Amino acid sequence: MGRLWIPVIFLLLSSLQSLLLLAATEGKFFVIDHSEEPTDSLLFEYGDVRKPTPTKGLLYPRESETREVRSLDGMWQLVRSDPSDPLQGIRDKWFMDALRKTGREIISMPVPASYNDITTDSLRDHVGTVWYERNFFAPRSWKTTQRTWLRFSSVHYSAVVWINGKNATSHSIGHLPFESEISGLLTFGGNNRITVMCDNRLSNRTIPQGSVYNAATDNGYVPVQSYTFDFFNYAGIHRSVHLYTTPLLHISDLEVSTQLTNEGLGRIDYRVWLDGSKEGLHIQPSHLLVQLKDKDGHVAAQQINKAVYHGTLLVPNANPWWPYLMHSDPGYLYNLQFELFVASNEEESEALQDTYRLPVGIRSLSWSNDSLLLNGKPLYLRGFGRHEDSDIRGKGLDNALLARDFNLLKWIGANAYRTSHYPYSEESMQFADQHGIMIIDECPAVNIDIFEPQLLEHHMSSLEQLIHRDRNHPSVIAWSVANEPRSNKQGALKYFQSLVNYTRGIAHGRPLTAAINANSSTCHLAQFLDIVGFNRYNSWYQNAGRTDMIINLLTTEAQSWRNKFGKPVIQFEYGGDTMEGMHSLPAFIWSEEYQVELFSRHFKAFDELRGRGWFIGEFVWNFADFRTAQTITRVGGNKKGVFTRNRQPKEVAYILRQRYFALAKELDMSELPEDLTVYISKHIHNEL
Ligand code: GCB
Repeated sequence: MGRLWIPVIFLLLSSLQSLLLLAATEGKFFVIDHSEEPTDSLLFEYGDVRKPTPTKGLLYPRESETREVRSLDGMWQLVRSDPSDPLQGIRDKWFMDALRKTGREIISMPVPASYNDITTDSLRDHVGTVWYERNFFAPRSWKTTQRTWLRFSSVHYSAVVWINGKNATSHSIGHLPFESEISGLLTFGGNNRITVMCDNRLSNRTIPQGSVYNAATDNGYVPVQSYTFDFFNYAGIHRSVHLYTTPLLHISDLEVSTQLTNEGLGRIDYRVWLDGSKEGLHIQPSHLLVQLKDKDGHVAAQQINKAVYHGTLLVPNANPWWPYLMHSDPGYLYNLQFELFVASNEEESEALQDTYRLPVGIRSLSWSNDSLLLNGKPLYLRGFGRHEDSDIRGKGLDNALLARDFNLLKWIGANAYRTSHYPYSEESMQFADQHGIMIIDECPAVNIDIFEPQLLEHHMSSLEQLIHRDRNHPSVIAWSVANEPRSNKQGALKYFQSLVNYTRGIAHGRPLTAAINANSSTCHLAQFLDIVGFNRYNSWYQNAGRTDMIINLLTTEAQSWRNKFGKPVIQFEYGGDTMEGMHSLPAFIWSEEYQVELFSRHFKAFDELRGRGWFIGEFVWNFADFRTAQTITRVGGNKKGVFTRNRQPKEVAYILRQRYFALAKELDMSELPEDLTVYISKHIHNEL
């Protein structure tokens, strides 16, 4: 009888978790709600769904003469909760004292990094909560004249944060930043403790979805996380943690949008938000000095703006932002400097209160039923679906990897990628701006399946946070609202109608797209989009081994999307798993030769489609091999990379490079690199 009762008791306990969490905490914690929601068979009235409140604190922390930024990256300490009792630490108030006092094993844990691949034990597959902690010093000088903010660039999936035992903030949905003012919680001129509880559990209501079930093991029942998406559910403090200071009244948010006329006149429209502490609210803003500085620091346009909250700058002979290989100086960025002045008592002068500098690229983006245009020029996107993924670090931000990836993107001649299947780091977005790589910016809604109002609320919130975070990046050319949702299901129609309606209202001058794997005849989502993107694995998941079955199927499918929706069409995923070093002549699936053959047949189909006037891009799946959950279809992970997981080229990389540069030459008159082909003989000429 004992065995039978275990799962029942477990279920009862887990349904009590939310209540316990509330009961165990005084104050204003959020409830991590993991209760399973039934069925998608009901059609909900989506009008009742609450729209997300616009988020705050999404400006990247930057130093200036009025602000300090301190990194809290480095070695933290971690303890894990018992997977069958993830909220014990809340009940027992682990946040009130040093984690070592819990008596649990202390693990040294680097931040940023996923915690999964650091240790040698079961932490890799841990389900539930882990607790992070570190100490830091807050200088005395910050106490009175500054406000101090704590900012996390990403914790996956949800987090609750305490400073010196007091609740500071909480957040859910991974891959997105959040922050809170902690001035009132700090000991200035002394030591402070920060504690973070991180929960990796996914449910029917999280973005993305997953479910936790209890599996009978040799050691009794244990919770197991399951999910349908094809990448490892890495968790932890994935990106940097910053402390930063602002003046009592400061610039808290900025929004810019740019236009470029044919005559080379640039136009920058901006909006400014100010935030004041209690003391700061008495300070009267007098004006903004806005200066646009070029790369050499020369002022290209400026304005004294008494309206403070919004304005327009005109930039004669603007240097436009162009994508890589579309111009000899791609990724041109200006520095847009905002200086807030306030009335000062001293001789009625005005004093500088706050300075924030934002990199800005001046460009126009527009689209029609046939094309997507940048600075009036139709784009043909040649790129990748990618992942933030690497050995040991998992999804942890790693600047060396980031720099290597951008070198490879440029080496191979790509001009775009999709942030499949979640928002990528802010540092990578800045890199993309600087290098002229165009981004299809995707929210974390991968494989969503069970459509219900709470999911929609979280989905809208993920888009609000993503767009809010990334709207000022010139590299962002479209928002992707989902990857492979089950968009043929009945519930998808109203769900996506509501989602897209909402997103359109905040899209900030970008078209909406999605990566769809339903068919054009059954998909309920595509009709709402500006660009129809589809994922299809011809010669892999269907007709494996038959590279002679690509061109007809692919061109017919692309045409069917076009016929039905009359919008520009793009292929967001194609490819096949390839074991590096595995060779077979003639080609056989999983060999390097097969990947080459499969790609080459796709190229032919793409060229045919390009001629039809509405096919606007080809994206390989995937840039590099990456880690997945353990399944019998994956050998050490997904091997569809053009590069290996440690970023070395497979044979296909050289072929893809020739294609991407050939397209750049044909479409954008770009130069070919000298090492694109190797010398063979004087009778065999480089035809590119
Ligand atoms: C897809 C998914 C992607 C997978 C890929 C594959 O359609 O969008 O996440 O990794 O297929 O390799 O199966």
